[in-house]
Amino acid sequence: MSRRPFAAEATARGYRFARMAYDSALHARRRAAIIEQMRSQGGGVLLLPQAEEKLRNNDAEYVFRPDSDHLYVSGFEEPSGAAVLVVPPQGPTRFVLFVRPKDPEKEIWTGRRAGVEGACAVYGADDAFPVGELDARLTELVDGAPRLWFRIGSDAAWDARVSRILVDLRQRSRAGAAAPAEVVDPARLVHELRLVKSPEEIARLKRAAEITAEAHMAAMRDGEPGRREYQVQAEIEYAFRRRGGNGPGYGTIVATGENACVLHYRAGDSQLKDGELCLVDAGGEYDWYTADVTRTFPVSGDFTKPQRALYEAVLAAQEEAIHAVRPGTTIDAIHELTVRRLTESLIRLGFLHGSAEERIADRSFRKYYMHRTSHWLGLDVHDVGAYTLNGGARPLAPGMVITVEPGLYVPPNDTSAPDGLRGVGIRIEDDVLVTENGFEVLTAAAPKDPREVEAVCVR
Ligand SMILES: [Mn+2]
Repeated sequence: MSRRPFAAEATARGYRFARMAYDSALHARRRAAIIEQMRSQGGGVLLLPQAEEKLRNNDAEYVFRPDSDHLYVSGFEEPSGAAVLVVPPQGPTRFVLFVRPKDPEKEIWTGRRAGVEGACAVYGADDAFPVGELDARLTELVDGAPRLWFRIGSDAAWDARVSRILVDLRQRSRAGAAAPAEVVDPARLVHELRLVKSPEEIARLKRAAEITAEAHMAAMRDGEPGRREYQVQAEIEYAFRRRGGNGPGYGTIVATGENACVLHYRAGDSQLKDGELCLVDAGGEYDWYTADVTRTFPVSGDFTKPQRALYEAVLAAQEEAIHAVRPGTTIDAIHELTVRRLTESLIRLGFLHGSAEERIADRSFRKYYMHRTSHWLGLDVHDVGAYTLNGGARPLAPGMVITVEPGLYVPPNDTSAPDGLRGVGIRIEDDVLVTENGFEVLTAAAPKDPREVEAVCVR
């Protein structure tokens, strides 16, 4: 694959407003699929708010990240406003964008805006309005619709706005206005589509995976004795950005020694020490799709014998779990298999005693393995989509992407642990695409075989 296929494609097509790739046909296809479902349910209005810029401190803002649902439907990358699909039971549908209007004065400070003109000309909206007209225009759009698809509970200001619109329509019912009879969570419309990835999405996830594999190798090369966690973090995030990624798709974890036993530890200032393992959980985001990868490497460049035994136990469980990925199986089944294999290894290595059945039944394995094995992956690191279907675990289907991420974490004060393993945390995580016949590991370029890891960690 060429180095930056989507950026190059975007430039060739001459999109003036999109920072990265924007594919008008792709987004139009997504809207058509959603419209078809809305119509099959009697029609209505789908309202997807865009994220707002957020203050970090005083008047400085966080780097803006568009709302994933809005982005999926619109491809629009600017803050504020909303995307609306108006689908009457019969007749023509409308795609409406509310956007920040063009403002030459503000654009000098914060960059170019598509404006209402660009929302129509570039992003394919049938109508576009400035955000200042949201309340009045939305009330008109929702008036008479049988139902409103809107996610209550994500944003208090939006909940209040929707309430105001509903109250306004109810109060004007004698004058002929009609509030929707139902407010429905759009997760079933949008998240179910997001769960099954198209070839375009898989290509973006593969690019994110490539960038991420290079970042993990950079971390292994850099993470020698004396380094600080934040320095390894810098190597990783440099690799993401340098190769055209947006940056990290979630907070980068660099955890050396017993910091690895804190599951959501971030890169701190601990010094990497000879004889320790360093756990790195980091994923680059490319075109808004993120990878999610964990590797654990020896700071000295070589695993000690007990470290290697524990590492191989995690790796064997992970390999077996990955090979179990295929259409029809479930995340629950993959997790149960992983728990079984890790528990057997914990007994073999002397952490637990008795039989695997007993230690699974009394849940004592959870002292060393307390998290789940898999989650959906896509625009969001913990991506959307229902984990259950008809009251049971959901069967995997081609196009779904999951992580497989077993780990073992030995508490620092665990007196029952074998010598040399107290405070050791190991996790190995890959991103796995469900294919027609089985699976494809998207993140295979990041080394995990202990010999290959040691080869990258040459000191
Ligand atoms: Mn993960």
